[in-house]
Amino acid sequence: MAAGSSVLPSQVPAPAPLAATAPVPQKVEAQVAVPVAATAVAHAPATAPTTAAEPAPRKSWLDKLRQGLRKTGSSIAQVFTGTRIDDDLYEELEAALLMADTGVKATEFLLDDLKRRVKESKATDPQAVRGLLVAALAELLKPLEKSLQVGEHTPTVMMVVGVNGAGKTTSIGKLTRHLAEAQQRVLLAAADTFRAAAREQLAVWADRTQVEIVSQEGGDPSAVTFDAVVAGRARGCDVVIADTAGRLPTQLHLMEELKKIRRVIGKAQEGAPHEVLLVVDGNTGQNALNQVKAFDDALGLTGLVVTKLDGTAKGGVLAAIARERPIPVYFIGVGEKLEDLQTFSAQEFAQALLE
Ligand SMILES: Nc1nc2c(ncn2[C@@H]2O[C@H](COP(=O)(O)OP(=O)(O)O)[C@@H](O)[C@H]2O)c(=O)[nH]1
Ligand SMILES: [Mg+2]
Repeated sequence: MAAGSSVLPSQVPAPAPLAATAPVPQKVEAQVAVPVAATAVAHAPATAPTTAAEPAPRKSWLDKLRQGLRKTGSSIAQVFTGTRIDDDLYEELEAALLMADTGVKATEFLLDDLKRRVKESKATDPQAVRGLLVAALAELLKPLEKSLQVGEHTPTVMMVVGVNGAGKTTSIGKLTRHLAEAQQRVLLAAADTFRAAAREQLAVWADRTQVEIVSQEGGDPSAVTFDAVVAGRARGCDVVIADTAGRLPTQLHLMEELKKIRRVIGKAQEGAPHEVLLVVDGNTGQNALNQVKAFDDALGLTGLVVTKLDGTAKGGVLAAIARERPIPVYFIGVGEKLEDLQTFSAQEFAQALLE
C-alpha cells in the first residue's frame, strides 16, 4: 500500500480519510469502516457534537466519557451558574481548572484566551462564557487530534510503553481487534517478558485466527521484539505491535531497556518503529504530563492513548499536555470493552468536560 490508510480516523473535521486513500484495497476500506471508523466518519462535525443522528456506538461512548468527566466537569460547570461575569467568576474558574489538573500554564492560557473572547463577544451571561470556554478549550486541544496511519510501511511497527497498569495490554488488544476486523494482518510481540500472564492477556484479546504472537517467557524483551519484527516482515504482516512491561520513567535502567528495544526494532527494519505510543491513565492527573515528558525525552513519542476517562478522570490534563507537550492523542479509553477505545475529538472532549 503506497499512500497509507487511516484505520481509526479522527472524525473532526477530517476529510473522510478512508475515501482519500485511493490505493487502499477495497476490502480494507470496507472493513475499516467497522466499528469505530464507521461511527467516526458518519459522526456530525465539530459544531454539532451531540445530535439525534449520532450513531449508537459513538453516542454510548460519549455518554461514558461525559459520565467519567462529570466529576471533573460538574465543578467547572458550576462556576457558570451565577448571574454575573466578574472577578469572582474568573477566580472560581481558575480554581476549578486547577482542580481538574489543567495545570498552571494551561489554566493561565485558557483564562487569558477566555477573557479575550468574552470581551470580543460582549457576553453578559455566565452561560455564554461557558460556551466560550468550550470553544477556547477545543481550540487548545485541536493539535492533539490526529489519526493513526497504517499501510505506509509493511509492516507498520508500533511499540507501546507506559507505567504498570496504565492499560497498555488492554489497549493493544482493542486496537488489534479493530485492525484484524479491517483485514490487517497483525503480529504481536509479547515483550512484557516479566509476567507470564501478559501473553495470555494478549491472547485473550486477540482474534486467534488472524493474530499471531511472538513470545518467549522470561526472555530478553529486545530479542523477542527483534524476532517479532523479522517474523512480521517474513510473513508479510501489515502491523507489528510490541507490548512492553510497565515501568516508571525514574527507573533509569528500565528506560535504557526501552531504548534498546527501540534500537533493535530499527535493526530488524530500517526506519522502524513507525509509532512509539505511550499509554497513560487519565486518572493520574498532572503525573500523566510528567510521564508524557519523560517517555518522550527518552524515546521520542509519536502518539498517546489516554485510558480510563470513564473513571474519576482528571480530564484537564489533556489541556496541560496540549500546552506543554502536544503529542497527538490517537485514542482515548472509556472502559474495558472493545468499543470503549475511540478516537479523540477535541470538540467532543471540551464539550463533555464542561457541560
Ligand atoms: N475503566 C477502564 N479500565 C481500563 C481501561 N483501560 C484499561 N483498563 C483496565 O486497567 C487494568 C490494567 O490494564 P492493562 O492493560 O493490564 O495495563 P498494562 O499494565 O498497562 O498492560 C485492567 O484491569 C484493564 O481492564 C479503560 O479505558 N477504562
Ligand atoms: Mg500489560
